[in-house]
Amino acid sequence: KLPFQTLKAFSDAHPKPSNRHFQYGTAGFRTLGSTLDSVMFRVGVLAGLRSKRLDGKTIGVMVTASHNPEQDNGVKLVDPRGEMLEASWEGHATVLANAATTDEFLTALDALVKAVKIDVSKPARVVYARDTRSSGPALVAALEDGFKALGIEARDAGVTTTPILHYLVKAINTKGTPESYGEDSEDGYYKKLSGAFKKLVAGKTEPEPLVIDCANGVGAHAAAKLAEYLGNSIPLVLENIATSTPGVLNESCGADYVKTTQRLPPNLVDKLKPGQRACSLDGDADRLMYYYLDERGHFYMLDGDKIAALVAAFIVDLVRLAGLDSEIKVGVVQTAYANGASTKYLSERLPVKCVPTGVKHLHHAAEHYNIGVYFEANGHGTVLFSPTTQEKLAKHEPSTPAQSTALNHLINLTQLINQTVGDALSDMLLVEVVLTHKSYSGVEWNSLYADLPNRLVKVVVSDRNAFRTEDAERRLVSPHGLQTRIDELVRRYGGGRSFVRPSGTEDVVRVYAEASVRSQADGKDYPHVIGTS
Ligand code: NG1
Ligand code: ZN
Repeated sequence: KLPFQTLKAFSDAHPKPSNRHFQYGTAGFRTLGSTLDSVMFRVGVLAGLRSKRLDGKTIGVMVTASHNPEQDNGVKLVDPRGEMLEASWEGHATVLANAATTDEFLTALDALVKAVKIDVSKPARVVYARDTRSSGPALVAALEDGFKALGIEARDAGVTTTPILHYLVKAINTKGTPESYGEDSEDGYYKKLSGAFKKLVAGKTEPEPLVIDCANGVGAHAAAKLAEYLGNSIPLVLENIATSTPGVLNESCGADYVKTTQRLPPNLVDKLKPGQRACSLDGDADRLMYYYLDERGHFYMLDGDKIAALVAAFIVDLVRLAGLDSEIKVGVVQTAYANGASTKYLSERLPVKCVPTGVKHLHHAAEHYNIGVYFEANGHGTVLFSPTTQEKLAKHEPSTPAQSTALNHLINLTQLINQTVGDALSDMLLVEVVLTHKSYSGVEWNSLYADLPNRLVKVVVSDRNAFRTEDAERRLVSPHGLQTRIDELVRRYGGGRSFVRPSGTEDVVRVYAEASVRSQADGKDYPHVIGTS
């Protein structure tokens, strides 16, 4: 029933490189852009099958390698509600991508259709976008061949951010229904966010200008358009916007550079006034890092954990002020990489859950709360309002003007926040709302709690699959005996915590350590221990 002739002709034009193994991991397929032609074509076909399986609902396809080097690229699928691809299909994607020949690919497609009972006569719809990488256009052409081969109705969203693509998927699939997520266009997204932001800061003092490091990526386009819609409600100063200069994407700038080096992008040194708020986006604008310099030029970083603390406390207050604290419970989701001081701060105020690394784990755990706040330390995160909570907010009758104000703020937050996925621009406006309401500068925000000194290093090992974990990746079950040795080391340090886990996106294991004193967190013992076991 599949159009095998057409599929064969197209597939022959996109042969799989024989020496490569591809894996659909936590960030989809991601590797050197020049090796991804066959993967793109096959993902195009797979997106169509996913859509047919879901009765013609629109599936999203995003071509990006986020914060990774410019020569990398990648692709991931977005499910109809704007969420990450369902986990069981990650395996199907990997199987299709690794079929050695066209014949094997067609056999694998046939097997998939039968295994998951796809009615191939159903329509297939996708919406797709890419970031600013120069390998993007050719890879998108391969993807489009996949769409043509299966006769998919495909909508090109052009060059845009990952969170905007997620927004579009949800907006398209809810169009004309009572759950409509907004106009299904990029302008619809800017209108929705800026409209909610203006309502939330109405009557407050206009904030000082905010500097945005756009990582020389697609966030520069989106931030510029968003700035037009925001008008003078918040002055934005855009830096690192060279999206067509080769070699500068994520290079000594962007959210990942700031988080991993714990430094200011060097080219911003002369551009920040003491105390001025600034933030960095990553290459596809789904991660956000805030920071500022003090009078002496000392750098202070406000990462995903600090954002979670700021936002969660604010929402808890609003729920209480609206008189809804007995009905609406707020909770936080973190990973093992959350700074111990943030976990302590948050646990004293609301329920906190720790889950394995990867947005899908955080997102699903956050769905179990009435309002779930989740952020990775690296700046990826969002806030989810459950459907029943949104209904409750819409129907609740406040009994005082103060309750009414708090209720309206909560409703506007549901519009400001991109609930499909972490979104640097939406999160940035959220942070700005809280800072404005609390009259906080970076200094007050930073002093919510003091970060424990920490180190995160990568270690190359011969086989990272030998490292298996439990307890949300906080303890190793293998290699045998290694956890005991880590425990012994950690016991020597006050407030010490350390864990080792295999990366899901790179061929390394990551070693994290924190302690109450910098020199102790920096202890050189850990890589040595791994290297010798
Ligand atoms: P891995 O490589 O599995 O540690 C990294 C990040 C995750 C997440 C994914 C997907 C750290 C320590 N890990 O995962 O948080 O963002 O990439 O991009 O930051
Ligand atoms: Zn990203």
